[in-house]
Amino acid sequence: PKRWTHSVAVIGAPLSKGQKKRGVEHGPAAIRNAGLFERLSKIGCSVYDVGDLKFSHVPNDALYNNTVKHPRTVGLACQVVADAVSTAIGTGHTCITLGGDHSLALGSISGHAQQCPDLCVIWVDAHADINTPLTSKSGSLHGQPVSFLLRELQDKVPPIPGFSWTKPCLSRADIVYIGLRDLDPAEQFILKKYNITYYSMRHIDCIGINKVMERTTDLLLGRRQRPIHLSFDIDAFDPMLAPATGTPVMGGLTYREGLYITEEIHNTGMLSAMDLVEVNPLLGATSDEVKATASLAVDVITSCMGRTREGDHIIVDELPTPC
Ligand code: HAR
Ligand code: MN
Ligand code: MN
Ligand code: MN
Repeated sequence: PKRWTHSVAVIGAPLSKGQKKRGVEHGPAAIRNAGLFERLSKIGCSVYDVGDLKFSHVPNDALYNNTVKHPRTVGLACQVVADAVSTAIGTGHTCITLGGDHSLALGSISGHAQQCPDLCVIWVDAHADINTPLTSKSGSLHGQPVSFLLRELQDKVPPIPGFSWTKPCLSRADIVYIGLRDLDPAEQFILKKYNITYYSMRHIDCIGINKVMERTTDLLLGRRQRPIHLSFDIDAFDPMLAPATGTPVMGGLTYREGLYITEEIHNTGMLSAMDLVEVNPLLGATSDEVKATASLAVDVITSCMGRTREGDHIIVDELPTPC
């Protein structure tokens, strides 16, 4: 007896201009090649493949303010992602967006919010990605998507070319961070000043991942049930587990902590869309490192969709009786 738990749409978003290293545009293919669809089918998901989105390169995409790189190209790509996610959610699917760099979350969360204005966000990452175009030192837009999404920050975010379509859809209490361990000074300031909830690696060491998840779901869903958007940056994991990524930071999540997060999110029954970003198959030292990183991404996604470490109790539902 098969149980069709979720109908999921998978969108490839091979976006790379939000950061500086080549290769992250091959993330969707790497995750597909690691067996994503087979593994999703095995746990009873019916999978609809949207395919990889096509992003056009915008010519003469000059720096904004001498720092922010490829604003028009990234802004337009995020708009394409937003449309695709909005359509998938509107059709009734749980939506999985495969990156690509993390700037795409501006698109996926905006598109999700078009259908579900009440959504909340769990952002699992070594980084907060909350620089504004004026505080970013790197100029990379993958370090900035959250600043465009938060209502409270809008008087600090300049109108940059390519982003005129965006409108903030989150308030400070609608997002919780997990896994942080590499924050810029301006990002620390923003998290404190706007009182944004985050559980850094230190918090996880201190209270354990079970308490972190209890508090996270309590804060976001305690008053009312509402759709969850999970934005999962693979660099939240320790670089030993996820080496093939652009900005690895020591001291990350263990495999067990990562899966506990995704199991708890599945168990809320409210996961509506997710991103899996920053897998860069050109950055592993060996092909084994690349495979391990892509396979970890598949484990994260299938866990979100209901795979349990105890097994699924679907295949065998009766023991053979000797006669
Ligand atoms: N905070 C830095 C910046 O803004 C680095 C952040 C980018 N790295 C990521 N994002 N992978 O999660 O440039
Ligand atoms: Mn990120
Ligand atoms: Mn990151
Ligand atoms: Mn389920």
